[in-house]
Amino acid sequence: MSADLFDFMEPQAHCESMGRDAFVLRRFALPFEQDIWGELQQVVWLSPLRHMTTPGGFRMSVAMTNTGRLGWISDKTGYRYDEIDPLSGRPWPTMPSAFKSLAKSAASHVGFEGFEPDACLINHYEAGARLSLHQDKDERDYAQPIVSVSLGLPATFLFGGLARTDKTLRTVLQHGDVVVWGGVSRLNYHGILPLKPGRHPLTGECRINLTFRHAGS
Ligand code: MD6
Ligand code: FE
Repeated sequence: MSADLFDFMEPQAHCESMGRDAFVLRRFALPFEQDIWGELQQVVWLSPLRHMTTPGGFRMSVAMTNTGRLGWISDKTGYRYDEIDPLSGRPWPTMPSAFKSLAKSAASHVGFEGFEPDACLINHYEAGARLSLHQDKDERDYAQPIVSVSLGLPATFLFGGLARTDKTLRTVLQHGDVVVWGGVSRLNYHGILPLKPGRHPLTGECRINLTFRHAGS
């Protein structure tokens, strides 16, 4: 193999650890941004972003929708995955192949081979929107990792341990950053601090996060 070809194949993203089985791939999604952005417009046209209600009756500050066989929903009765979008009354839009291949490639980049996402939750943050500390535990099994793609405005991500009160690490997720975690970290608490106002050339005045999981059986 020539030196040139080898250089071309070197991963461009650089990988940081956030503890065991948790990684940030800086800028990993940049080469896919145009494809992802185009597909995203199709998805939100079919299943629009909406502010869901928490089981406690509060309106979430983050607007959400889904793509894939299963979609995550919250309402007064609780959190769950469903095949039907309650807003459109139809199945969630099919997961675009560009989404799936980005998620699978990020997972295998850090050693999680065979990731098969069947759910992609799309989070839309405007200035002030936040996601309080939570665990992702509505999936059927925890054997597969979670892959989370950040687009647009930067946000401060908190990453803690298995107890809500554990000390949290914080890192700023920038446009194109991809977080992958699984294994012993799969149920760690995490959250997003209130988004600061700003403008990004691709997304405008918002941050978009795509979170891929294997939710079903
Ligand atoms: C967000 N992310 O970045 C919210 N969950 O907007 C999450 O809640 C999340 O980034 C599980 C794994 C990775 C994540
Ligand atoms: Fe989460």
